[in-house]
Amino acid sequence: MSPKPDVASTQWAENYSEYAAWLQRGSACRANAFTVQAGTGVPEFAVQECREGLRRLCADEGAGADNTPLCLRLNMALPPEGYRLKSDTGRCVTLEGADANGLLYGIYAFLLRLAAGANLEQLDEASAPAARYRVVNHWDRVDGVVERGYAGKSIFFRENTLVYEPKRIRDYARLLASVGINGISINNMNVTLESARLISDEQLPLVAKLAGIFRDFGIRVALAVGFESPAVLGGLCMEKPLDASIADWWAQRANAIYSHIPDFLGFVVKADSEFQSGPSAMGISQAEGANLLARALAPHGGLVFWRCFIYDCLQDWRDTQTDRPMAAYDLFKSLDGQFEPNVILQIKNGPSDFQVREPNSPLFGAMPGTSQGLELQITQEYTGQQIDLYGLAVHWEEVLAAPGHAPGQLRNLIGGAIQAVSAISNVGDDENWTGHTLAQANLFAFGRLAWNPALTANEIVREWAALSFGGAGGVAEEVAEMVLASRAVYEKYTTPMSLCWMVNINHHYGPSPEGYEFMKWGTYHRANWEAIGVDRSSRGTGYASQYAPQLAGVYDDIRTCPQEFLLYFHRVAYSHVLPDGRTLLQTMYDSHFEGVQAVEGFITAWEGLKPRLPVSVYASVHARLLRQLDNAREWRDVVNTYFYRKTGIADRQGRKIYP
Ligand code: GCV
Repeated sequence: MSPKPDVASTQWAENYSEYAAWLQRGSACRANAFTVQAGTGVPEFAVQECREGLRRLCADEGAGADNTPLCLRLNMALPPEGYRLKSDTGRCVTLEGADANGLLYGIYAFLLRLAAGANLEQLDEASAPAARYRVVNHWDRVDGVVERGYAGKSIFFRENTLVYEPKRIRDYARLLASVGINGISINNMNVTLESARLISDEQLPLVAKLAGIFRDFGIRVALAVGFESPAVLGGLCMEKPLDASIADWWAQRANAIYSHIPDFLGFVVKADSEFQSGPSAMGISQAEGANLLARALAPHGGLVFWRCFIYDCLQDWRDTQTDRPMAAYDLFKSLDGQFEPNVILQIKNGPSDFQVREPNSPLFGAMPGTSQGLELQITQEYTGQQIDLYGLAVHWEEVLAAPGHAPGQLRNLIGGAIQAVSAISNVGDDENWTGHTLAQANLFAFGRLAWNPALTANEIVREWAALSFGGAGGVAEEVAEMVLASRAVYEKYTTPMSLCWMVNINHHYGPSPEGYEFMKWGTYHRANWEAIGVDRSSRGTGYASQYAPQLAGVYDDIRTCPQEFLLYFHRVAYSHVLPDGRTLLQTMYDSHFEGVQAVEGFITAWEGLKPRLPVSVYASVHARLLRQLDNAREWRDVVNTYFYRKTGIADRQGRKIYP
């Protein structure tokens, strides 16, 4: 029998909106017990934000009726952007921030504790961010299409113009700030003639207006720019990119930008990559190219986020010597120490391209004289496109626990070698921001992890679920279970053991085992009748040796290589026996059957929640789960058949594999 909704959960359902995400209205009526008192220097915006938050939590009813003081104070002794919350046995709560951002983060932390039903009597916590720069990158094209976007159109652009709903941007900024994000780049790194114009005199006032909205929330705006801008916008000849005329052009642009946007964060640059021009194409090094822009921004306190996603995208599949994952390390490692201090090398977590599983890039921690940034992808390009449920908190927890260049956890480099954590946004103009409502968990998780990489996925996802679904009588726990399980499930029915690039070409959803096999992108698994995978050990391409010797040795040996990375580092026979006694082939078969069963389990679980959920969110997630099941079945059947046809070996359990 399905549980009957109680009165509280009925009220919750009336207030619930997918748009509010983790900042639901009416989730803590206790909020009306506080009266905000501001100390010297506390910005008016923080006070307003605090009052508005309290009103939101009581759904506007009787806010401020009682009078436990909530004292906001600046305390410069706290670390930058840090905050402290302390309750004096229920008589008052003191909320201190190191600066304007710290105060805001403290306010949001307090409101979120309140919403989650925390015991405020014992409130005593202090926190400060691990990464100095916590940035979302939008891949929004100025024509309004979001590249790799699965949640509608851009919230910033339409028809080559910056147009937006200010209220929506404010609400977005609040969501971002509430999880500690302090930077945003608004346009796609694949820069076009139209988007290059965002730094023109005509368009800067528009960008400045938008930046003003984000500024209130402590978020600095950045722009993606093309390396060729001096030619494209300024008509300069770039044959000699180090010519003073080019540096002058950038300096003059930087002056113009900062006259409109005094706290402009900086430039994000995709150079020499996937048909974007760059320094290598013009005969100078990546460091010389990055420094050109960095020197223009330095006097204003701006940064250059210089991406390391550079590889030969015109490779011949017959060429077995070139190994795409090696490209970034080969190009950048030797340039260590040559970059200006305001350049941050932005490195994708894995050396391929946001695959379901990859080892961490060997560049992390390999350049002690250079600031680095970790780039993650929230938008689910290869991970189900916000149709399939995919809890990125679990994925990123694994990334952060794995090593970079040398043994040790990547998370320990954040705040040291890694100064910035950036991620590609999953947001569009869909009412619920992220297409799949449960994908809101991924945006939340990104902010939380960039702030504190030591948090576990379990803590983050449960917190998010309690804030989003806490009023719905037991729903939060079940939703959290689904989200936490979902990354492993997706991996099972798609490409386990780091078997990359089996997706359909171009759009990257659904299976196509040889879709990328004979293309120019350097994306090969080279399956034949007896084995699959690229040998990246010392006997093969040598990729494993880009890691420090102790780690390289672990990856190099098929007996010590972690099973989840097996097909990344080794070419493995289907008959190879894994530690649990099953062959590689049988493990592949099992994995695909199990993955589909787990999706069926998600659907049953979700259907069980129906009486306790508002109709809209129940229906929208249910519809996506059904599509996920279709996708999972397609993956299972296509991949299993592919291997069956290659090997002629049947499933040991005799399950259905199409001949
Ligand atoms: C912005 C992959 C994606 C592209 C993306 C690119 C990048 O290749 O498919 O859409 O382009 O990564 O990160 O630059």
